[in-house]
Amino acid sequence: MHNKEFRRYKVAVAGDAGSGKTSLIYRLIGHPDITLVEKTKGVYIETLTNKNIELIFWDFSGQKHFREAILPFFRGSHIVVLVFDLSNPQSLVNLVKEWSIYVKNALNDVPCIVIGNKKDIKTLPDDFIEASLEEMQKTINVREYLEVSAMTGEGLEKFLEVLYNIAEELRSKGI
Ligand SMILES: Nc1nc2c(ncn2[C@@H]2O[C@H](COP(=O)(O)OP(=O)(O)OP(=O)(O)O)[C@@H](O)[C@H]2O)c(=O)[nH]1
Ligand SMILES: [Mg+2]
Repeated sequence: MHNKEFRRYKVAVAGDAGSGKTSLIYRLIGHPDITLVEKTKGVYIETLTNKNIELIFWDFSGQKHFREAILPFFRGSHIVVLVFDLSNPQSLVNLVKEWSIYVKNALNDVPCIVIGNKKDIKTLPDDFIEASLEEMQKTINVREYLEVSAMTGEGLEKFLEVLYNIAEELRSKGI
């Protein structure tokens, strides 16, 4: 039995194929080897529990092929994580032009964390990233922007901290 304080939150993880969404989840749950990750077919669900909060990650495929199939499953998410690849400008353009619109259409003012992944091979200039974040902020509630690497593990502790802080905030609002 869980005590009455126990909370479960649905965390949607979205963004272009190949940006590293599943690799990030693998690292968060302590999986040692991200080279084992395969392209996600539809959705991959994983949970992470810390004390009395359980995060249920819905890690969606970024492939166009699955787009229509996955979008209805955004519904009910408490937190959204949008991931792009810091070495791939198109992946950030698509967060602005596609993924943020899907989030806006499916969810009402949900807190979003934007993750620039693959910091180990970052090539995108900071001014391009800043302008894109500003543009996204017009559509969705970007709470935090973090640069991380699922390869080296850089930034992942901070990422977890931000996830649990937002979860605690939701709890304090009675959600
Ligand atoms: N250099 C580098 N490569 C990474 C990093 N994270 C993931 N990758 C690689 O990027 C590729 C795609 O990773 P996935 O985790 O499958 O990407 P995804 O976003 O889940 O892709 P879909 O499931 O198809 O939407 C894999 O070859 C990973 O090894 C990173 O931080 N740095
Ligand atoms: Mg995946």
